[in-house]
Amino acid sequence: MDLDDLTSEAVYDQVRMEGWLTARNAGPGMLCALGDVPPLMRHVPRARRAGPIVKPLPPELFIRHGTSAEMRWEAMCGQGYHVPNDRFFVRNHTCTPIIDVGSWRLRLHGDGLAAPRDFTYADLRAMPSTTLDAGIECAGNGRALFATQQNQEVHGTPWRLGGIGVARWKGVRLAEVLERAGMLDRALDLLPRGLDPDYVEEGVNLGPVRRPLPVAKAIKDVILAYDMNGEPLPADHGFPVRLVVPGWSGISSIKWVGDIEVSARPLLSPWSTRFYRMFGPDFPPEGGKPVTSQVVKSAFELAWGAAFAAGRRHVLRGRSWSGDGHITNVEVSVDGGRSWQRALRHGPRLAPAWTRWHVEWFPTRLGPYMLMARATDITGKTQPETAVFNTQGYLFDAVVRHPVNVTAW
Ligand SMILES: Nc1nc2c(c(=O)[nH]1)N[C@H]1C(S)=C(S)[C@@H](COP(=O)(O)O)O[C@H]1N2
Ligand SMILES: [Mo]
Repeated sequence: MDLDDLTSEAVYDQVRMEGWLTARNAGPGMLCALGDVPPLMRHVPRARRAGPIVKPLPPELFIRHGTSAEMRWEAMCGQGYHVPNDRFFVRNHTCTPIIDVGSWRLRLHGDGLAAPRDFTYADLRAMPSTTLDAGIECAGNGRALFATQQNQEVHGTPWRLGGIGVARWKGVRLAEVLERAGMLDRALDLLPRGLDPDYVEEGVNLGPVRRPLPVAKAIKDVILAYDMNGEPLPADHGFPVRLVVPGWSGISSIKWVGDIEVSARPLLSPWSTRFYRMFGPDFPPEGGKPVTSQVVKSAFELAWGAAFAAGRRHVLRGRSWSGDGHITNVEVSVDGGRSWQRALRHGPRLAPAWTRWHVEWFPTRLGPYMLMARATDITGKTQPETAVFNTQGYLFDAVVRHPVNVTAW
């Protein structure tokens, strides 16, 4: 592992975590030098607060989970490469804020700049734009399968596999915004913050959703997106502007960005020290391996328990993806893993997005079946039989057993 390559989420997290642990062990006085967060500039009026999610969530498109909503995979059947905005999953820590774009400003501030600098929505729209096809996936996507498939109890939103979406994002390169703001050479870390209400966990206010990002990654390929699939960002997906951080777990792609601290010091937040780390019997008590790029996964574009007519030809469609590069191979089993056939890929297979595939199926026996799909990515990594247990249920990469039924017709 090249410890200088901070554009890698794994390296960045490891380096910052070691700094944090050293400071923590040196005594409490040292901690604020690393973790302290200046008061949030909430200069955006929250005129009207809707429910947790603004867009309609028809039950045929979504599974509700508290303040979040999971995409139903059967809703992707017959859709193109991108997930339409009306069915893209929503992961809210609290609720979607309604932001007045006229008074909204993106404020850059901190000791990594000569002076603070504000950008209006019109300023950003007037800058050179860039377009990016990228997936955003929640690190907990697949979490429910720890219980149903491995009999393990984990905490957090019980996503099945619909905590992912791929969209065409348009916006400005964060590198360009930082340059216009006059970022200094000493700038090291950024802390983008959302304008949604503070996140409170068990009575403790953890402040606005925020997760540090190294300057190295920010200037490499991060964008400040204002359009999603050709429309202005919908409220639930970050209007007026969100970050899209390709290849990193979903939490880095901060929505409703209000300000970005540009810091000459390393930064941390609860979203890098407490959440999105691997905890459990196999990991050290301070949290082991950070949740980094997403693991290899596959999903069928089918309802859970879908019905198929016996004695007919069917096409099973699905998608596979990996945070480490594009997908090179997908195999499908219709007999619970006894035999496998190679799926046919079609369309683009972009990283960090996904690859579409299909196989034909002609079932004759009536009754329940387990469909399975197993993908391999460019690094040679194949989905395993079991995922590594961790108490918060991150990174479920095991081959999923998808139940269906074959009925007479
Ligand atoms: N401000 C803010 N940004 C946020 C979040 C949030 O709750 N507040 N959730 C994060 C998480 S955990 C994920 S997985 C993605 C989800 O993006 P989406 O809701 O557009 O699908 O947004 C990230 N950005
Ligand atoms: Mo997430």
